[in-house]
Amino acid sequence: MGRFLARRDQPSVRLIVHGASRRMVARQGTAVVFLVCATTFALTSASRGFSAGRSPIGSEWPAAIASSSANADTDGDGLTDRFERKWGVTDPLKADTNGDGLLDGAEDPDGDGLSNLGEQRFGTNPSNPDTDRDGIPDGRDDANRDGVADGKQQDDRPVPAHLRPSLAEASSDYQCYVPGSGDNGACTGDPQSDVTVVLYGDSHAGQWAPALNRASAARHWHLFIMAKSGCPSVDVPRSNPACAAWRSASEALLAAHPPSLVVITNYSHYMYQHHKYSSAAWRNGLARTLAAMPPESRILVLGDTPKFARNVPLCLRTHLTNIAACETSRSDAISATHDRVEQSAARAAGATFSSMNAWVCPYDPCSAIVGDLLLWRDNHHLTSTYSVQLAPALGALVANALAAP
Ligand SMILES: [Ca+2]
Ligand SMILES: [Ca+2]
Ligand SMILES: [Ca+2]
Ligand SMILES: [Ca+2]
Repeated sequence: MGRFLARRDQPSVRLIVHGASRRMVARQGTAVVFLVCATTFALTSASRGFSAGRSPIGSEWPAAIASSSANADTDGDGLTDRFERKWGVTDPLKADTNGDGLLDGAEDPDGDGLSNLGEQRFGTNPSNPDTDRDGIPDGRDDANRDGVADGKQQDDRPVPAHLRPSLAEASSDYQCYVPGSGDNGACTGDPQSDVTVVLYGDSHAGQWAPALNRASAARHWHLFIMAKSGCPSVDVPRSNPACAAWRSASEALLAAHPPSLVVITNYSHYMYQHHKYSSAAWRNGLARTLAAMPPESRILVLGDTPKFARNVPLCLRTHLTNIAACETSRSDAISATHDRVEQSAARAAGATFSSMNAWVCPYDPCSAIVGDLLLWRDNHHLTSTYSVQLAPALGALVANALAAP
């Protein structure tokens, strides 16, 4: 907060990208909103930088790859050199071929519900959604005929030996934002930049601070973290009076020093007086928060991330041979209704709505571990390790929102 105030004498903090106001976006924004939604939600191969059914990868392999042993995995993405060579969808020398942060093993370029790792395991074609042509997508086939679809068993594998962070370290794997304490002042992106990005919300905003800090440093944005555990930036009643005071102070600061972009994101499962907020209450609260934002600033509303049935690292300690035992189905972990509510409020206010769930929950059930990376430090907060990993994807969403007309 102090660092934000320090910009009081710097008029450049009012930088308005392309000179357009958010109200102009509201008038012109329908096509923009649809465009952003398409790029965010369509999990097609094209939108993820893959080309299903056609090899984007060269056929001239370096000698080491061409002759590597059957189970060698040179780039460490979980896919053998042989599998990557055979199908040509991913590069055996790159763990993240399309550079979005999601490792090749967890990508699902043909959209059949089976990750590349699952395709490798079940011997199916990663660029053909129905390899055996029986009219059933590969993810819903049941290769071992045990009554459970292959997609639900793709993470039936042991916890990797070199898991990062380790299960013991998971609960303290955070950076930039310290749970319960807030911004620790360590993450400012590029503090020399006049393009200012504010991350505004509760601990679910805080969990993105490591990714946004990495993206901000790379793309030259000055990052400010305005986050408080247990306090949504959405204007809904909370029993903790400190929340309303924090929100008022935050919004006064934003009004005095309008940033280029405000990223609003929050936990979606708050209870108030023993009940979850109704859709109408959340929509109206978000609308009030959006109305309180500076008209000069672009706004990105980022949908909430999954909530698991159990504390993921604690569960994995007792299920070391089967990651899937600690996963939660996508429909239970993510509320499509909540996303629609936030999208509708954002659209009405001329703000952008996006979601990172294609990278956080790349297939169903939602992942606990991708490659050697542990995603969760409890049952609904990302590890800092995985947050940083997704800097390319989050950076692209934020850049889109900054470039909105
Ligand atoms: Ca590999
Ligand atoms: Ca990727
Ligand atoms: Ca697939
Ligand atoms: Ca099939």
